[in-house]
Amino acid sequence: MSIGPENILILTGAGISAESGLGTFREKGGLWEKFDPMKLATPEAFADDPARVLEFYNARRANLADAKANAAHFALAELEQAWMMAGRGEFTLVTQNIDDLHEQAGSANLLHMHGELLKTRCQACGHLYTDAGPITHGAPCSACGKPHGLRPHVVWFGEMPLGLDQIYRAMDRVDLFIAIGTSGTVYPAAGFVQEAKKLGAWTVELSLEPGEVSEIFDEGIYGPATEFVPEWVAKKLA
Ligand code: BV8
Repeated sequence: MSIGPENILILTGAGISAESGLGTFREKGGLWEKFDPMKLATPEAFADDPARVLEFYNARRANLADAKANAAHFALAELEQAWMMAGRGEFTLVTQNIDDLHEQAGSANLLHMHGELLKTRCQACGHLYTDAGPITHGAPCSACGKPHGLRPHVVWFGEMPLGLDQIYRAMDRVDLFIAIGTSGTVYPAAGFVQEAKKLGAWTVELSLEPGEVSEIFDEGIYGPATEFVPEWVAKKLA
């Protein structure tokens, strides 16, 4: 008898981009020595010292310029392609990352729930545009001309994540939930596994080491994403 559809929902975090040279939030070294995201990635910090917050994001934009998608990103794009071609079920990729490495690898049905580093938003008129260059504090918006309104289109602590209704709709029908390269520290993303489990999905954590909600997962695969994600995808497609 043919197996029914299997709807997959994947959540990725900074760990999937670690081997592309983009630092994670927890490891010491690099950008995180100087900047504490918990203190800088907030609307209060931006209101209080916009130039310093923009320096933090401009540095990350520069960092992203020569980062390349790695084997784990490509494996997920391949899985999506194969799953859709074979009509095996729904495929939703939700990322907490604000980098563009999933796009570089060809992922299509992708949702940046914490925004995108390469997008700039005007707080005055809401104009959104892609801009790999630095955001100059006080620069006028190219749409409404107002100065001082430009910010990175990212979700700060205390701000509403993007696409939650779409995510929870996909979650309603999920059969397999896998979290890749995330420490499970930030909510509501860290609560997705609980949600998926409640809805009867099989849940897998794939990361370098167990995260903060690892005991909720049905299965744990621990090691570098560039090795274990392609391996997991190959098994899925076998
Ligand atoms: C919100 C964008 C209201 C900016 C980010 C309970 C319920 C709801 C909210 C809260 C709650 N408790 C607390 C809150 C508030 C807060 C929160 O969660 N605080 C934490 C500190 C406790 N949440 C919020 O404010 C969120 N908004 O709650 O609005 C609301 C509530 C409910 C419903 C609707 C609305 C908004 C949070 C978004 C903040 N913005 N990013 C920017 O990037 O600058 S968060 C940022 O940090 C990332 O996006 C990510 O989410 C998080 C870091 O997590 P990870 O991606 O997991 O990265 P990390 O470094 O931690 O871990 C890396 C992992 O990779 C590790 O496990 C490591 O082992 C692994 N790894 C390393 N190398 C490899 C690897 N794995 C594989 N291979 C490798 N080579």
